[in-house]
Amino acid sequence: MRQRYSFSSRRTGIIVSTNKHKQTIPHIVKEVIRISDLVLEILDARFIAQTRNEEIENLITSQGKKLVFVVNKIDLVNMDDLKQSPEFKRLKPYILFSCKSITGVRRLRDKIKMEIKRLKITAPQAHVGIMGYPNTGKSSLINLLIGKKSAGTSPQAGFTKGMQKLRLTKGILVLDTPGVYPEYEESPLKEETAKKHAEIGIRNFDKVKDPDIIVARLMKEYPGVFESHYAIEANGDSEILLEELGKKKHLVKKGAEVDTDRTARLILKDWQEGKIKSKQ
Ligand SMILES: Nc1nc2c(ncn2[C@@H]2O[C@H](COP(=O)(O)OP(=O)(O)OP(=O)(O)O)[C@@H](O)[C@H]2O)c(=O)[nH]1
Ligand SMILES: [Mg+2]
Repeated sequence: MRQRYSFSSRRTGIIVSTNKHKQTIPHIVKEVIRISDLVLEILDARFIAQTRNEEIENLITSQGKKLVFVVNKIDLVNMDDLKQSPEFKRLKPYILFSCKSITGVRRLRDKIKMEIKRLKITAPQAHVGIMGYPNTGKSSLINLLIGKKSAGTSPQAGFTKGMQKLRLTKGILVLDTPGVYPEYEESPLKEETAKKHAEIGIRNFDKVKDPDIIVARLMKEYPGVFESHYAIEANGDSEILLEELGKKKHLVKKGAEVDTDRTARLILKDWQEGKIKSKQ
């Protein structure tokens, strides 16, 4: 399927269409792929399939560029479950990483150096492109790699705007890029897309439309997980969970009615901050 792409902007909440000239992939992404000798695709360990971007992967490999998967945020998953999942088994080669528990930094640095050496680049500088969906931790990972806070990071998806070149070693430059996702995911009006973006943290809990519907969808997808996190017996019924949790947290409107919107956003906040584990 042909895909077009757009950047999301966490700062402004505006979606900037980069599709003015019927480009299928934004210029900046193509440019980074063109410049790069090696590309790292940063995936969220909780959502490997959802954060892979096939068209970009194809563009990378069709240009003969080496692609390495980096499975970030492994602090948020159970390692045994991760290693057994079919979507994980498909990744080759991969590096496990966590910016939070600082895991995989040396391994990734060594991998980059090894691949660059193997490519026998004659130019004075080798380039490593960092790509991935918004909010997967690209900028955080770069800061760890280069050992200083040079790339701006934020819990809000769409933070990085342009390309940023940072030095890893004397001969290796790392290129940070804005998070990118296929344009068919652009419309937040589609319930499926809205759910996916709330689930993987591209759309922040405070910006999500109909948070109660999203919570209901997530409860269906992850049976028992939310009830067990909040210790509330709801039988898979999101209305019961919202009602009981709202009372517990005193999230009420005038007249003591539970504020389901705020309660649902609280659940999405906990989810997006990784407090609710998809496997308890
Ligand atoms: N738990 C956990 N959180 C992480 C990890 N890596 C990054 N984060 C968090 O994820 C959020 C996004 O991190 P960024 O580094 O800004 O992500 P990005 O991919 O550069 O995002 P964009 O520039 O918006 O595309 C921040 O709140 C980080 O603290 C990780 O390994 N574990
Ligand atoms: Mg960034």
